[in-house]
Amino acid sequence: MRRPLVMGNWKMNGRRCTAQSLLSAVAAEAATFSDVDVVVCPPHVYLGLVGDRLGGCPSIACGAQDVSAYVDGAYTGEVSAEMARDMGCEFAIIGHSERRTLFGETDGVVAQKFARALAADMTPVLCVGETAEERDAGRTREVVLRQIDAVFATCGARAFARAVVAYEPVWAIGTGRAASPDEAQAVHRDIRDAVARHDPEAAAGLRILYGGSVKAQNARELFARADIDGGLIGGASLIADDFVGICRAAG
Ligand code: G2H
Repeated sequence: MRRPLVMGNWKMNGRRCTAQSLLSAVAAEAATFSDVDVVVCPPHVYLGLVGDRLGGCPSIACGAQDVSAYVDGAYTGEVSAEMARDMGCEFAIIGHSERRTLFGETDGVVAQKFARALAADMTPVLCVGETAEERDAGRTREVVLRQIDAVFATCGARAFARAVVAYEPVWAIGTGRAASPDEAQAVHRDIRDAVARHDPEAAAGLRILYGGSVKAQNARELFARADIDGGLIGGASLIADDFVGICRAAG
């Protein structure tokens, strides 16, 4: 059995005071969603603050929204996987579509970041997903599997032995228009099958999250599908009641 996982991706939102109040509100309800792993991913500058707050709430872990493709050195503005791990991050979101489209991250760069996260003893959360144009052209499977294969090419056949995949159709991100449960399930199945071709054991235990306009109202139906093991939540993770509702729907 795969334990459900819900991750809140705060993106570039909030300030110290909002981070503190959001965490306090979620932590206060943590006892009500005990059958799910919960991770919050604040902006890098707030990792210390979040880590300190979570010290009193062991059931919620901390994750980074991104890590550098490099180790250490003259890379102004970058934050390495080792640094994020040093700040208490157990997870790292890798290759979010906003990184791919707004910051030009190629499949190769994403695979390198995935490798850095693994080397730093973190669990990489590989984001994959197609654009609206790719979907309309019937290319969803091809695009998603290409993104998965790039990681296998760099990290080897056991790449997903300790990893998470998040299927995030680009057209569903922040639009209020989530994929239907059937639609998401079909892609999740394709992802699991693709991983199984390299590593059946990893595929069976791989948690595949759905991301893209998940709300408390649609979460339960999505998470009920066989290959949807939780969610990567953006906008709704900034509202304590909504995020708690989604965590309960997964547990
Ligand atoms: C997708 C998701 C979180 P939202 O980016 O990763 O965002 O839930 O706002 O669509």
